[in-house]
Order: sequence, then structure tokens, then C-alpha cells
Amino acid sequence: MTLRIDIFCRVIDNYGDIGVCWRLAQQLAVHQSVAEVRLWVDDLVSFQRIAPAVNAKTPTQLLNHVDVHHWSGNEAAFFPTPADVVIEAFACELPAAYRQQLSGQELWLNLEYLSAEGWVEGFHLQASPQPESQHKYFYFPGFTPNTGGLLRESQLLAQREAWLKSTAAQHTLLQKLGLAPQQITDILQHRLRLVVFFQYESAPLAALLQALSQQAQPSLVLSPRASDVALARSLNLASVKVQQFGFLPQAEFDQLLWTSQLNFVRGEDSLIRALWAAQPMIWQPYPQSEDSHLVKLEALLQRSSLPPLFQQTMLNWSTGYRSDLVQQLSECLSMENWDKWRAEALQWQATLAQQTDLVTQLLRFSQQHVRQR
Ligand code: TRH
Repeated sequence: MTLRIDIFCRVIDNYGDIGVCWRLAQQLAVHQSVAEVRLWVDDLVSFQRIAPAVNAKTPTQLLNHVDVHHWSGNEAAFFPTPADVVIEAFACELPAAYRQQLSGQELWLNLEYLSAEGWVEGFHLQASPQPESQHKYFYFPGFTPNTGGLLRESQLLAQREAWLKSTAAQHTLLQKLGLAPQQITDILQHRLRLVVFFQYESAPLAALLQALSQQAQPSLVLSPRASDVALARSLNLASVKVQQFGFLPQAEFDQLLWTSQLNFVRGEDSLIRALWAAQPMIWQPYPQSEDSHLVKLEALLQRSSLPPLFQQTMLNWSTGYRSDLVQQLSECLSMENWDKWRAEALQWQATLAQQTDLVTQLLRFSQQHVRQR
């Protein structure tokens, strides 16, 4: 049976909520077992930042086979008959007018935030019955076979391979980002290290710039934040430059992560994209109260096979324990460790790619549910 799927997404902050939902919606929409995907999102302006084709003034639009609706917040607004599978992203709470129309037969999934912590396995696919439906379940993405897996488009890794072989494609992207011809040539001929820096404001960029300046190879750091450019100017380091880039559509942001030699990413979605990019990377989790983000970071590191130097550096990057951070970063970047770091990144990608991806798992569960009802 082909499925109809509804996804609801509230943008709480930043771009991760819509980032995940948009990837999910697009992947589901082109799957042979899916007839229709509708995506309700409350913030079209944030959505447009990662998908410029979005018209932020239109209440409904068809984009990449996904029927996109603006979720206006008006609880009495009209909602059509619910689909076979209803995905409530990150406990966003379905609108009352939609809930009232549930027949009780739909599969209702609460898509949760990604975490590498061990407890996730025990909660994935646990039932959460509601007055309107007995068929509500928690769906936890994750890094192990007992979780819901990670988002990975079926052609993603092949596309990355092809991209890395195409100097022309990489050249075009770097040109679009406003890099000078000489910078592009130097990056593509590995005379200039390209670093992507997508981090929260608390990230210790100055330490990174100092560590980069101690290397034989000069570096160009690309950041979407203007204040990062100003900070670099104030440090005035001869061999390191920071340049601002405008937000790219999601697919091009992936390509940038593939081209870059070192990726600094944040939140959950760009973490996964950096893991698929298989380049050395440092992840900064979204800072949370009581340091629960550090628990997430430690859990991720425990699932990796990164040697202690890289693990400790990544921890120090987010803990604020910085006295020897420049030294640690410098060691990671040294000729001796750099190749090790690259090999680890490739190995991590290959290991994770053996897992069944999130969309395949979610659709398998949905089909089983639909057959049984
Ligand atoms: O934007 P984020 O910081 O989102 C975070 C997390 O999702 C976190 O869970 C949430 O609680 C917090 O916000 C409030 O980082 P994340 O998850 O990496 O999402 C960024 C998205 O933006 C991702 O889909 C990639 C996309 N992006 C582009 O498409 N183009 C770009 O140029 C850049 C820089 C990002």
C-alpha cells in the first residue's frame, strides 16, 4: 500500500527543526511506497533560509514533491482529513482542529531529537496512547540498530564521491561563495586549508585561529557570522583569514562540507551531515541547562573510535576548559595527526553507513502498522 504522510514542524529556534523535517519530507516524498507528503511549518522565513525556493508569503506551495503548508497558529484553521501516518516533530503538539479529525487508525509518531545516549534504545517505538488514538509511538533517531537510524539519502554517499572527483563543480560552488580565483585554486590544489565554521556564539574561535596560525599551511575559515570576521581582524594573524558566507541551500551546504578539509558544526542536523562528509570535524552541541549537552557530546564520543587526543579536544571545545585548547587543536592539525584524523572520519562514516537509514526504518514500521490495522 502507498502511504499518505503528514509532518508537523514548529521552529523553536535556529534551523535544526525545519532542517530535519525538510530532509525527512523530501526523502519520503520520492519513496516508491509513499503517495503524498504534506508538511506544516509555522516559520516560513527560517525555512526559506535553508531552502530559497520557499515563498515565505504563500500559505501553500508544492516544493520538491512536498505539499508545504504554512501552519499559522490559528487553532480553528481548516485542516484536511489526516493522512495514514502523522509525524509530530519534536513534540510540537498537533493543532486541536487536526487532532479532532483523527479516526484513531492513523499511525502517529512523535519524532524525537537525536541523541547517542544509551537510554534512547529503551524508548524507541514505545507506545504513548492518547485519547484520540492508541497508535501513538515515540520515534528516536540514533546510532545503533535498536534506534530509528539516521537520515541518509539513498544516493548521498555516491553523490559525495562524484563531487570530490569534480574540480569544476567545487570551483563553481567556491565562486558562488565569493572566494577570489587564487583562493579557489589554492584550495583545490591543497595549498590553502578550507575550514567551515558553523557554530554557536560561545565557540572559542580565537583558539582555533591561533592553532591554525601555527601550521605551515595557511587557512581560510568560512563562517556565516559577521562577528567572526571582525574577531579574526582584531587578532591579525598573517596566515589565517575568516570570510563570511551567505546561507546556502541545504544540498549546497552538504557540498561545502564535502569540499572543506575541516568542519566545525553544531546542533543535530549539521552534525550528521559532517559525519557523512567524512572530513575531520568538531561538533558543538546546542548549549542546554545543567550541561545536558555535554552528556550528549560524551555519548557521541563514546560511540566513536576517535583516539583520546581528538575526543579530549572536542570535549574541551564545548566545556569551556580552554587553558590548553590551542595546544590540543594544534596537535590535532599537525602533519603527524592530520592523516590519522582523516582516516578516522572516513572510518566513522563507513561504520554509520552500514546502519539502515531513518526513512527506510520509519516506512517499514509504518507499513507493518497499516497492514495490521
Ligand atoms: O540551527 P541549529 O543550531 O539547530 C539547533 C538544533 O537543531 C537543536 O536541536 C535545537 O534544539 C536548537 O537548534 C534550537 O543546528 P543544526 O541542527 O545543525 O541545523 C542547521 C540547519 O541549517 C541544517 O539543516 C543545515 C542548515 N544549513 C543550511 O542549509 N545552509 C547553510 O548555509 C547552513 C550554515 C546551515
